[in-house]
Amino acid sequence: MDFLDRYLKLKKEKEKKKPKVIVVGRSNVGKSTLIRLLTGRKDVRVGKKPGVTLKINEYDLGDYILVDMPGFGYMAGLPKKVEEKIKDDIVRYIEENSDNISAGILVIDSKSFLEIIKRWDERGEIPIDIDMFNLITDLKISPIIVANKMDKIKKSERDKILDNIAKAFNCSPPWKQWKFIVPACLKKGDGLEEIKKLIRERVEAYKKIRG
Ligand SMILES: Nc1nc2c(ncn2[C@@H]2O[C@H](COP(=O)(O)OP(=O)(O)O)[C@@H](O)[C@H]2O)c(=O)[nH]1
Ligand SMILES: [Mg+2]
Repeated sequence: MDFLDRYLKLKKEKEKKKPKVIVVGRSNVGKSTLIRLLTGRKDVRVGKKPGVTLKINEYDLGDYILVDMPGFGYMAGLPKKVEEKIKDDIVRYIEENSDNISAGILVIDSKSFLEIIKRWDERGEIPIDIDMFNLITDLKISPIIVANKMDKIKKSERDKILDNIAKAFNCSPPWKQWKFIVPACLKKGDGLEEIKKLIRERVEAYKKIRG
């Protein structure tokens, strides 16, 4: 096999790659809980602090590959430098794989999200969640925002908070018009069916385009 043959073979293999669905978010928002529900794997650790090493886990779920990313942003006990490296690694992974990523799931803690956003805004900085969302959409990756931990929010405040969350992502209210915003309580499995439906739609759309 000469160089050109090898190149074409590799290229073909790359193009045939299964679509990836990535899960990103701060630590403790419920990413592992979601991964566990989607994979059915009990060995996905929930509620544990990850080690300082960046570990990206890929799970082959047949139709697509689910990618579990380490949490970004502040984490108690984690040096600032490591925090920054994790973010850089996540950004690089998304950029390098963008052609194969059919959906980007951003999980947020609906209860603390707006406070965190406010704090960052006051400092004149772009919150990492917003940064990640913009990166995902700039790369033409279809977003899914999982507004998790809705059990911590009063029923009477639900729509107001979801509208404000939508606004933070530059999506004008009412939040309901944005099909990719899914309120959830993953601890109880609420919202899972909607998330699965959105993933299915995006994986199918990807297959239609990429064959
Ligand atoms: N109240 C509440 N807690 C949740 C929910 N989903 C996950 N958790 C809890 O949040 C903590 C962090 O979850 P985990 O999945 O490990 O988050 P990760 O750090 O983003 O992977 C765990 O104690 C979970 O049980 C939810 O919908 N509501
Ligand atoms: Mg986790």
